[in-house]
Amino acid sequence: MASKVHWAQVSHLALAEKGVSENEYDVKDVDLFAADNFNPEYLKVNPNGTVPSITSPSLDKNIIESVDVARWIDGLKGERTLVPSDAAAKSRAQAIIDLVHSYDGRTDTVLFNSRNDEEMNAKRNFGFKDYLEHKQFYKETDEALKIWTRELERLDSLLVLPYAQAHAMWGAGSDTTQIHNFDTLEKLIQKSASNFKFGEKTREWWASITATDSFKKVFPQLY
Ligand SMILES: N[C@@H](CCC(=O)N[C@@H](CS)C(=O)NCC(=O)O)C(=O)O
Repeated sequence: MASKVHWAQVSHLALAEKGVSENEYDVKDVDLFAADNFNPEYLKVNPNGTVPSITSPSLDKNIIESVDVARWIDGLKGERTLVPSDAAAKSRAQAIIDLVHSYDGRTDTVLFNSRNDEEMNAKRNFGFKDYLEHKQFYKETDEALKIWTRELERLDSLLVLPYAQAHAMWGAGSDTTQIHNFDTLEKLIQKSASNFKFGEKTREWWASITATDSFKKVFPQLY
């Protein structure tokens, strides 16, 4: 089960990387814009109310974390290729995965949080209205963005180019051209942390990963 949002797209990227064809699985969209992830039926599938999730007759338990989803897909066919086999690279990849899944490094900070009514209303008008009703994102946003810059700097220091040996993605929900040059996201963050700049390695990593066939297949709207 998936949805067209960043963590859910990890499943689609993994499927594309492994060459699993579209007739081998079903996709059920969980529309976060309509807060479908809080629907009791979906909460039975994934009590965290997050996407992605995988259900399969071959599973004793649903898989409800994107990293586990990607690893399960990795095991479906051929050699495992999504996790580096070299121990040092594997541990570095794990550090990146841990960072982007940590509370301080969470992408929700930029996607759903707001510093003020104006920003919140823009997000509501963008389509997140029903979803945002369920969340209390306001108060900590300014601080969360400052903390996020530290995590983004740490991310930059962890990246090993060209692909960082990880498969986690994030984006600003901005329009296609802006997402590739980082300016929108950088300006948004600078309202809380005026000196913040994206590191060179993060920019380079983004450029190389967005040039892959799998990325283009999963995110055709970015081109
Ligand atoms: N740790 C989870 C995070 C998933 C996650 O936060 N997904 C977002 C969409 S990109 C979500 O479902 N958010 C709904 C919510 O937190 O209410 C994973 O990696 O699967």
